Amino acid sequence: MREQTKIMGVLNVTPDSFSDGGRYFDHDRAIAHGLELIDTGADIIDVGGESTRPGSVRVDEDEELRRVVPVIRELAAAGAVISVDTMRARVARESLAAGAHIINDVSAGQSDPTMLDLAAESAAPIVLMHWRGYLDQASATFHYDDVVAEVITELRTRIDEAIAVGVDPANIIVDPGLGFSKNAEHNWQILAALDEFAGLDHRLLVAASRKRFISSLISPEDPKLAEQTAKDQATATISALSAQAGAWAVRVHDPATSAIACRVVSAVADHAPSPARTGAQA
Ligand code: PMM
Repeated sequence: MREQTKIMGVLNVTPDSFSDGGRYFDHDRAIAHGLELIDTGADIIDVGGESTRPGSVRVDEDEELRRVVPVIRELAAAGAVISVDTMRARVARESLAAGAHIINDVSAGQSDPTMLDLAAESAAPIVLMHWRGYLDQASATFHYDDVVAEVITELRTRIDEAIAVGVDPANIIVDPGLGFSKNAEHNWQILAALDEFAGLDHRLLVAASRKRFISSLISPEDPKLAEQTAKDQATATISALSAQAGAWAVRVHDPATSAIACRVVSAVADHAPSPARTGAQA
């Protein structure tokens, strides 16, 4: 029986992630939302204190620590499996000490040169995402001749570097980085080639949830008008495709819709015809 694709619920402890514009964002609300993510189907909570969306400005390291560590401590104490979404080794280190299990570094060790060493010495699983630079920089390059081939080659370089500093290959999780220095066309091409990413010999994480290319599909004239429910339905469909390709996990804002999508794929996989039967039919 194939292991079911896990649901990683997004918990952004950032001012812009709260409907009041963030002026009153606080730890209690973040913890309550984390528990709600678990209740609605998340297996892992991805806690982040710094937005990496296009146009976002970097937050101060101490502020990032203040945002994430107390939330991680409380959720881990409640039994949650936590990943910490950070590009800083110090934040990752203190998060692991507070009970986090997984490091999720969207820069794959390129932002903080000590991140991969921390992954090696802590033996924590680490997500290595495909990344070509901060999204507030004009230098973040978007040109690809063959996006699938180039993203795979660049991910392989990051994997090799991680292994070279002592990261156990079994602890490496790869992520194509949808939306990071990639336009909608690039993202769809990557999704059409998920099998190739799943074939990299590492666990695969796919993070499409509510990203702009989904909004553009739903509401091409004005992506900002795309309804949240439609975005979550589209995300769940991508979760099903990811599960079908053998992804280890999908990172989503609405666990319920993606969890049922992954369960359906798993149920179908569990009922695949036996080789004897398909052979008999041939
Ligand atoms: N995307 C965002 C944040 N963290 N982590 C991984 N591994 N992969 C991603 O694609 C990714 C990430 C930005 O999305 P958000 O603002 O919805 O959290």
